[in-house]
Amino acid sequence: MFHLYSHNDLDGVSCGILARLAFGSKVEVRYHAVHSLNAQVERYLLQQAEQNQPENMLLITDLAVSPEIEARINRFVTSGGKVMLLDHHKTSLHLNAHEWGSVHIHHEDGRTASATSLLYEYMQSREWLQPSPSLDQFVEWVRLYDTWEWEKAGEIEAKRLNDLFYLLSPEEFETRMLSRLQGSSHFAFDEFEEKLLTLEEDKIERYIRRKRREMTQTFIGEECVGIVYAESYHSELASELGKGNPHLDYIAILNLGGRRMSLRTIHDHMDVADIAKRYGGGGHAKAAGCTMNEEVFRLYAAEPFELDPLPLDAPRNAYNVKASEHGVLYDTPGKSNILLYQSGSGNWTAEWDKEALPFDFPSFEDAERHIKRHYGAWLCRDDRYVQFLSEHWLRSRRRGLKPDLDEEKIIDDL
Ligand SMILES: [Mn+2]
Repeated sequence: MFHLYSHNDLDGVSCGILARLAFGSKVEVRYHAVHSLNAQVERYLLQQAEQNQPENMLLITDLAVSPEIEARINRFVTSGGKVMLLDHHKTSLHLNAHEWGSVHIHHEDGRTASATSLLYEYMQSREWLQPSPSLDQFVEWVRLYDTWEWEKAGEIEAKRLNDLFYLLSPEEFETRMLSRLQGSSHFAFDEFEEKLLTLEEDKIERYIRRKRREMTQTFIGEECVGIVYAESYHSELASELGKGNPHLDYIAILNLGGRRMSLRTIHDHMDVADIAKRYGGGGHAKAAGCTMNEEVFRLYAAEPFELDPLPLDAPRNAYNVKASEHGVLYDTPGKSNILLYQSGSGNWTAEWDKEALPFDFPSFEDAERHIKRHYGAWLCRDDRYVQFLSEHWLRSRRRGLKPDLDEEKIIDDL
């Protein structure tokens, strides 16, 4: 009998699916959150000590064990027990010191590893499982999603596989994937799943559209931050808000119910893990998080609470468009206008209510970034732009042109 204990996310559950394909009814699979694995392994080791069935094998995937359980597994293996732990997390690398530990961040061919792709390779090497085109595809989507490579690889189906995983219960996901992976020669979603995913995508789009209108902007320390309250779809939301507002250094998503703050950035010059660490959290350069302690609550929730949300750039302009050579007009919270235009030198300069501001920038993007960060500006609609230009034009006519009386006389003379 095989026993597989695995993580309860897509990568972990996909290990369970591979195990069921390989071992059929000869495997017992359990899924765990990071913190509940140790107790489960402890129970297993106690049971084995009582039952004495040396042919049993324990597989642990996508998770690591505590030092205490590590020592117990060592004793168990020394006395003839069978254990194999496969993982791809940096924090598990020390387990490679044991013959039962196999932790790899990369495959031998250089691809970044996931637990599922490592297990797939391992099962083939033991001849427990034959590769197939549908399995290759499924395992690759899981790997791309789990390693965050799907976006760079442009493989949206990998993300949709993860969406489907969270739309179904783990049992239903397992059942659906198992029948597909045993059968068809290539892996694809069926009609029901496509429908489900489309409904979900529509829902996410509406949610993000609403949240975009709720975001506020402020400086915290040196960084210009977009702040939004949200409980779901953090990745999708942060990616949309980040791309739509490249002038923001990062996006902070507050979940007051869960007392958590997620930090995301699209910029290479930013490391949000550093920011999360200031408040006792951690994570990766592009995605990190921390618990909402008193300081976080004060800086990110209480102090910016009175701020108005950031209005969106007018989306459907024909005339007032970014980088236009005729000048680009912005509104600001104080109802003043900022006009960006290219001066004779080719640099972009700004006028604040018809007064020149004391800076210029080599590119439109730099100029816009500055006025969005420091003036909270947004692109105004065409009708305001036309009104602004016509007032300007009239004023300059009234100031600048004198009637040519000589010319008038000539016409009278005719
Ligand atoms: Mn994983």
